[in-house]
Amino acid sequence: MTTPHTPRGALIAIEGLDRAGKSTQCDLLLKRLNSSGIPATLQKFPDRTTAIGTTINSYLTSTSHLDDQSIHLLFSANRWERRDSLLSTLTSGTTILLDRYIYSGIVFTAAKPKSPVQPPNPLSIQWCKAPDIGLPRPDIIIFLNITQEDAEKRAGFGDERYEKKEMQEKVRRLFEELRGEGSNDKGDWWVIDAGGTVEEVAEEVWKGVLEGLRRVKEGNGEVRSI
Ligand code: 2DT
Ligand code: MG
Repeated sequence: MTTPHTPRGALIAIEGLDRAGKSTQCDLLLKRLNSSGIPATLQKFPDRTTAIGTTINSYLTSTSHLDDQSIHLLFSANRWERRDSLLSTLTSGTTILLDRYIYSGIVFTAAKPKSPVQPPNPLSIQWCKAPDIGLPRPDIIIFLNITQEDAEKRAGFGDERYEKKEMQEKVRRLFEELRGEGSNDKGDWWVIDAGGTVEEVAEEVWKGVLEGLRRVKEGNGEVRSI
């Protein structure tokens, strides 16, 4: 008799610019997965519910100030403090949806104006990625791509620190760079046009999820690392 084993869950990151519809799509997706008999849970980053998350929240709402490097490391620490729970959830067979992950972490910091210093630049993509090395790597990164034009048609920004047009434009370019040629995780990205209706986008997101699940099924059961 063979020992029954639970196949691991998939780690699915949802990324995109502000107003691309990430949170709406994550909620729909969670319902669809669960009603399809696929156990799934949602983990949002930053996770503002932890002690580190509280510090991040006061930074984002401009209640406190921190230098660019410190806040960057706190965003990363906020993922590390969830690492064990992410891994045990996956091992128990539950799929995890990540509403933002290390990719937002990299581009939002790298988009900040840099002080003129000698290389290595402390806000380069390479520097920004370093503290996340070793975290669980998503099986697929679903990127909700929205044009500047479509984003502008949607409800306006809130008043958090990064919700400004110039910042968003830099973030857009850096996401492109991250997804592009030369990126060693190029194959992990699943880019969809998020300019359509909620239902249209949800269908495309679902295709990405099925691809993520397929990759897990064909893999060796191990969770890869960043
Ligand atoms: P939400 O609006 O989704 O709560 O994000 N951010 C996010 C970073 O600068 N670094 C990170 O590591 C993460 C996960 C993106 C709040 C803002 O925080 C930014 C927008
Ligand atoms: Mg926001």
